[in-house]
Amino acid sequence: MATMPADRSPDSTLALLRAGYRFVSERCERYGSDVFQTRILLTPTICLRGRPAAELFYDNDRFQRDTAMPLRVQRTLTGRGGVQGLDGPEHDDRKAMFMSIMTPTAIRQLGQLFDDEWRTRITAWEGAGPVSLYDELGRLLTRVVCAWAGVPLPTSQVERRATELHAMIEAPAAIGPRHWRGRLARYRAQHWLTDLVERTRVGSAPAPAGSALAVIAEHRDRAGRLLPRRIAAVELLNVLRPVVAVDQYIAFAALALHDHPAWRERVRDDDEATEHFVQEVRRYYPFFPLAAARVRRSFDWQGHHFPKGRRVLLDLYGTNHHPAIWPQPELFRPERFAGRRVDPFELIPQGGGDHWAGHRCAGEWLTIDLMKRAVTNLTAAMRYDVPVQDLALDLHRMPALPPLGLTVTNVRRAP
Ligand code: HEM
Ligand code: MYR
Repeated sequence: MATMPADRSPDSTLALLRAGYRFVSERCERYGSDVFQTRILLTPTICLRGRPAAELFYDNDRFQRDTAMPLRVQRTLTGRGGVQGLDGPEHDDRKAMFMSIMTPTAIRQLGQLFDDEWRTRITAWEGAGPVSLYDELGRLLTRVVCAWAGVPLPTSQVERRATELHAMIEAPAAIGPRHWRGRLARYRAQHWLTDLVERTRVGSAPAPAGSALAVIAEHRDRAGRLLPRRIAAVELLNVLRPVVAVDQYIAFAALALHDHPAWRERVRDDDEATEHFVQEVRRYYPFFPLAAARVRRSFDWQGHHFPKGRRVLLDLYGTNHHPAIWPQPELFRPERFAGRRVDPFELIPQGGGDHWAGHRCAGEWLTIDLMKRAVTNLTAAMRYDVPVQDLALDLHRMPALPPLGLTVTNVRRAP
């Protein structure tokens, strides 16, 4: 059996939080191996990156999700008791509930609401001073996703709920106030939605047929039971929060348009070029760094032993930047997707493998659709200036955001 390269330090949790997106790749490069062992949260942890590793990681016979996600992530980003931590038939049933929401018609409806709202907001931005795309789109997406999901949201509450949803996304890898804001936000948002699910069930807050609220509030498991209302709230948040998180990808797309202005022309009226551009934004920019699982039963792989119960982290960012998959991975080149079949284990910003059978992101198509619409809105529906500001990405910060959330000025409607 080969010896797995191992970090020497007794614990690398702080090193991971400090190094951020490059933590796994830095060590893989140092050890000359895409597998190594370290200690995170005081327990032995195996880190992996690359295509063969992704294929291994998404093998349900070898890995489970139960108890895999660190508590600090569950208490902020994902919640407890939701689909992310389920395995086997229970996972498949819950995942089917999510996938039933993601029909082509529903994705188009969300997209149309998004475009309509964007066009309306241009008028407000025209008269305003500097506009932070991240903040503006956070509110815009909060309004749009609630309308789409059947969740009532008075205008007076938009700011508050957008702030809560952002706080949950910002918190999982933070220490101090940023983390605690996320925990408080989750507590409040779950309270709000637990109450709404209850009112939907008793008929005092009826949900439009087919909406995420209706599907989740009325979902019955294989034994015919409704979800406990707290779990239903966690799952409803698993729709609202990540749709709002798409604002970060949109800010990254705007950043890419700024850094590669030739693409502004290339994406205009060209659906294929827009698709390649969006795929490259998802590959290139850092967002969800790592996926976590536990070894279900001991096995050997590539000469290394994986003992039962060991926590394993798959480096999503590092796989999207792996030189064996992506020539010159540190260059932003949308044309790399021209004529390329997108492999389920190579481009994995939202997880790999199969959407139904595994834990791959339920909202991936919806994300791509919103990003394509955003690119079209940024290039064809409006004009704006990008004033001098610090646009450097900080790969040490998870999630990485352009400072100031990318500010634009002098917004005007396209002629
Ligand atoms: C799971 C990323 C948007 C719903 C995931 C996973 C990642 C991810 C990395 C976990 C994969 C794994 O555990 O193996 C992202 C990113 C997004 C995004 C970067 C961009 C903003 C969305 C959207 C929705 C969504 C828009 C729904 C409307 C989910 C759900 C899961 C999930 C329900 C759990 C799937 C499961 O455990 O089976 N996402 N996601 N995500 N995502 Fe997303
Ligand atoms: C979502 O809301 O589910 C989608 C996007 C969230 C990205 C958050 C990135 C946070 C980084 C820390 C996570 C550590 C996971 C082991």
